Parts: sequence; structure tokens; C-alpha cells
Amino acid sequence: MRHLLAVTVGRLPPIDARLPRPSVMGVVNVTPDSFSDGGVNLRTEDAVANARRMIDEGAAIVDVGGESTRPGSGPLSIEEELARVLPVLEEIGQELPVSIDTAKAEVARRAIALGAELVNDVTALRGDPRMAEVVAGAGLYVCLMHMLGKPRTMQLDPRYDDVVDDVKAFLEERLRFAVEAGIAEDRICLDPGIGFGKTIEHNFELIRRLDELTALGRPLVVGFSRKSSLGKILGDPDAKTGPLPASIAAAVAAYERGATILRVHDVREHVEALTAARAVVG
Ligand code: 9MG
Repeated sequence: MRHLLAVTVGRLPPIDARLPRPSVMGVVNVTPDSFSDGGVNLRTEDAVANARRMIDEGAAIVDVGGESTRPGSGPLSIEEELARVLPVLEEIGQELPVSIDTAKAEVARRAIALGAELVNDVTALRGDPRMAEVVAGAGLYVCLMHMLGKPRTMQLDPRYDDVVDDVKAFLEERLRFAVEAGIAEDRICLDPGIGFGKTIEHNFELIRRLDELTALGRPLVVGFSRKSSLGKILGDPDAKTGPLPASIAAAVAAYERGATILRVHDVREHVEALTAARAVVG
């Protein structure tokens, strides 16, 4: 009931008040084919149980998505995406803090009606011309992520003049677009899109120079959890995923360089690591 009341009765607080630094976003992929957790949430009861466990373990929000965005994946129909996520949102949308991971306005609209408070759009409002209007109309939070190309081809030789400058210019432009479309700036967070059209070196350079992106003045989301660059630097050139200790190290490094929201699969371990990192920072 908390989310519905916030949406219909009053404004949500600014996103940095609702999700202070560091906050953990737990990943609930309702997909058969994600590299890191494909299939584990396909049954609604499993997705619901995992979402509840993540919140119990300290996640500030759970990110529910039905369309895989792993490298090489193709698009999914609206009907199929709705069929995957709606049963889960019907169970938890009013009970838990939920983000909907979608680039489709209709999926976002239906998820918001069921209680989602954040739209995680990996296309940064470029995938569906109606998405900005849906988010602006609901007055909810949105995450605008950088991606070079499309999931099917994005890892085929991605190139930048300077990856940080290019990602920063993109995020700045999408932030302006969102505000001009009527989304309040204090509702928006930004994400460099680790692994979305980036080499291993691009990914690590983005974290190394994250302060250049925090200069945009919006909270940053970073999702390095289980991504293949982590497995590759550990010596497996064909790695499709990365292990937990490397995921935690990357999340802590990102937090120390200014990330606010860490998007992760293993909530308890990341919450513990970030709690210790935060105690060090003071
Ligand atoms: C859906 N999804 C997969 N990886 C992601 C990341 O790094 N950030 C965001 N915002 N979404 C992601």
C-alpha cells in the first residue's frame, strides 16, 4: 500500500533521500537466458521468494525484469515480457520496494499500476517514444543507462574517442531530454552501463574515473555484479560471468568513487561489504 499511496496521494521524496548512498538494488531476472541467473526466477513463487529474501538481506529495492539484455540477446514481445513480470509484480508490488527493468512504456505503465516506484530503462528513454511520458505522468524515479548499440551486437568491437567523455556526454544529453519531457531532475539517476557496448578496459576505466560522472550531479547506479569482465581479468578469456569476490570488489571500488546504488545479484554479501566500506569512509 505504501507505494500506491505515494503515487496517488503525494510526491515521492527525491531519489537520493529514498535511496541514499550506498543502497543495494537486488536483481530479479525473470528470464530463461540471462548468463548470471537465467531460469532461477522463472516460476513466480521463486521470483517472489528471492525478492523477499533480498529485501530481508538489506536491499533497498528489487529490480524485476523480463527481457534479457545479455550480449547477443534479441528483443522480446510485449506480451511475453508482461507474462513474465506481471505475476511477480502482482505478488510483491504493494509489499516490497520494486523497480521495473524495461524499455517498453506499456510494461512500465502496468508495473507502475502494480506498485513499481522506479523504471530502470537500459535505453535511457530511447527505446519507446512513450516511455518519458509514462514516467513523467507517474512522477516516479527513473534510471537512465548508457548503452552503445543494441544487446545483440553491442560487444562486437565497441569503440570510443574517450569512453568516459563519451558516456558523460550521452548521460548529460539524456538527462536534459528527460527533464524537458517533464521528469523532475530529483527523480533521475544515471548509470554508465557496465558491459553494454564496452570492452574490459572501458568498464574499468569508467569505474576508475567515476568522479567525472558524479560531476553530472545525479546519483549513479553501477551494475558490475557477475559481469564477464570480472571473469576475464581472472584469466578465463571465454568467461560469460564473474565470481562473487570480484563482484564485491568492483562494487566497493565503485562506491568509494561515488556510486550511490549498486545493482547486484548477491545482496547479503554486498550489503556486508558496503557496510564495512561505508564505516571506513566515515
Ligand atoms: C538490466 N541491467 C543489466 N545490467 C544493468 C546495469 O549495469 N545497470 C542497469 N541500470 N540495468 C542493468
